[in-house]
Amino acid sequence: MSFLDDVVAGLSLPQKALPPKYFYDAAGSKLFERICRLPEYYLTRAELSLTRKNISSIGKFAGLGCELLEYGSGESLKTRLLIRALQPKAYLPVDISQTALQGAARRLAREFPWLRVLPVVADFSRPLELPQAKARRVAYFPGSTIGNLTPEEAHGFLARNRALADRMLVGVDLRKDANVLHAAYNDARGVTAAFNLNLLVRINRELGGDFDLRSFAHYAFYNAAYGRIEMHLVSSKRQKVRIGAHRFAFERGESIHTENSYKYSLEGFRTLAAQAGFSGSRAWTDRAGMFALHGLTAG
Ligand code: AVJ
Repeated sequence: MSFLDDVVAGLSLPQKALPPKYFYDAAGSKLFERICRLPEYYLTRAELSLTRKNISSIGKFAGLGCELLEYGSGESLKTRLLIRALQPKAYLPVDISQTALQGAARRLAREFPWLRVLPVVADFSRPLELPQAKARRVAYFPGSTIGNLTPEEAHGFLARNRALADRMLVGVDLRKDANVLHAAYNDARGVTAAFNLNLLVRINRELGGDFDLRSFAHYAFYNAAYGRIEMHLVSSKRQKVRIGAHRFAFERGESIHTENSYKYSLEGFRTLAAQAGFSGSRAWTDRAGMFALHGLTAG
């Protein structure tokens, strides 16, 4: 599926929707980095602080000299903490962006000259082809990116990983007060709004779209029944949008659903992991209890 195929399919649904993986072009990645530094967006800081605080027990759980598989390009500080603590035999970052992987791999090679970096260009929502494992494999999925998947998709992702890795480390945002969640996705500076709207900018530029950016607004709310933040782009008027040869009609107030960000209680995620075949699970949290890193064992 190309970007165009995904956009046409998504905008043809009764509830229009776009896959969140397309947020991350160069401009979107910059905006996401800004989100991570916002005072309201606690996730990145909470995960970094719990990783720092618990690095020795996380390291013991994962074991020295494993092969570390990471879903993500390997750009983050947490990755560096983990590499330093685990001294992995090989590091395999998995990302859809070849450019992001190359840049991150170059920086890591400079920082850790002893490290074997084997970048894998792939979409983690589908089965992966990996080089033969030469040591115990640990899969690291930080950042609560698993929250972008529905619980059914997350189950499938975890179950597929049982065949790839003996252990997993999964960063998961915890359920909490809806006001705290709301603020994190509706920041005062409007960076999250710009991040959401950038998807339309990207469609205009890459697919020849004519979205009028002034007539779509960022909308994010906590859907308590589903335990997820939903992000939408809401049309402020009745209008038609053209994308190449395709046309899409919007009613006033109609939205494009652009992202789900599921939140799990410790118990809720443990149950999901157990259903996917992981046992003996443990978890580390930050002092404020905002975020969890789950250690899962296949078996
Ligand atoms: C990168 C998917 C974890 O869901 O919090 C941040 C993306 N969206 N602000 C999240 C995001 C809006 C983020 N993840």
